[in-house]
Amino acid sequence: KLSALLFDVDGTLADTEKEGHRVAFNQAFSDSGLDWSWDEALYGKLLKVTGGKERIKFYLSEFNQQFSAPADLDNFVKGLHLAKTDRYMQLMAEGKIPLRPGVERLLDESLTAGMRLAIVTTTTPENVTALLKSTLGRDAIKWFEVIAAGDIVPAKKPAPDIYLWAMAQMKINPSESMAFEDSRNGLKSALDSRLKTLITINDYTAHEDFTGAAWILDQLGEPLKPFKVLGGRVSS
Ligand code: XBP
Ligand code: MG
Repeated sequence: KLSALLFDVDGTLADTEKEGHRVAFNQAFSDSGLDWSWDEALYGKLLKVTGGKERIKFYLSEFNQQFSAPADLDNFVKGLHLAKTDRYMQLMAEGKIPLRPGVERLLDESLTAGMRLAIVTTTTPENVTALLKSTLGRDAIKWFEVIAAGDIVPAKKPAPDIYLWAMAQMKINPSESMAFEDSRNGLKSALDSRLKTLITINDYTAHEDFTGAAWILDQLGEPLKPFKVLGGRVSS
């Protein structure tokens, strides 16, 4: 019996990447006197790697080899990423990013139905708090029994570790749970944890391979027309 819903954040609860994370990265670069600028197309390529610090390193190794990085690369990236988190939280506090359609209602009705909820994300924990607070109010963080986020496990998505960690905390099995994701990396992480997974696509992930997903939808809301089921297996 289904008793727990595990939610990815970025791209799933809200479209945070294009106007949130990407903008915050660029602001942090400029704050730090760097002339790097990640446009939407480049950012789409950088999303291949999850985790902000990991993404900056990926950028340097694949797209900016000319940059002469300081000897202590880890520390340099850490500092840059702290500045990015500050900027991101500021953007959230300004209420720049809404939840995706249907998300608030799904959370509300799930809680009313007695479901246990968790957040399972690669992003920094403070970012999750900032998004939930700005969209659902200060207490919304308490709706979630577990916040599995950031560096809590060393191997980020697509590794299954973060889902396995969250389920261990909740003492639940994959058979009683399901995951909500928006990307191939997230789907792989959930599937390798043996979770049934629902995908809602977005601009950055619509072209990805979602083999193995139980459902692939364009969104969770209620448009004038019924849901567009884009593929996958719809179970009864
Ligand atoms: C989210 C991410 C994160 C954010 C940045 O992936 O890839 O890296 O873009 O977050 P998912 P931080 O939705 O699969 O969890 O900069 O805080 O790491
Ligand atoms: Mg995501």
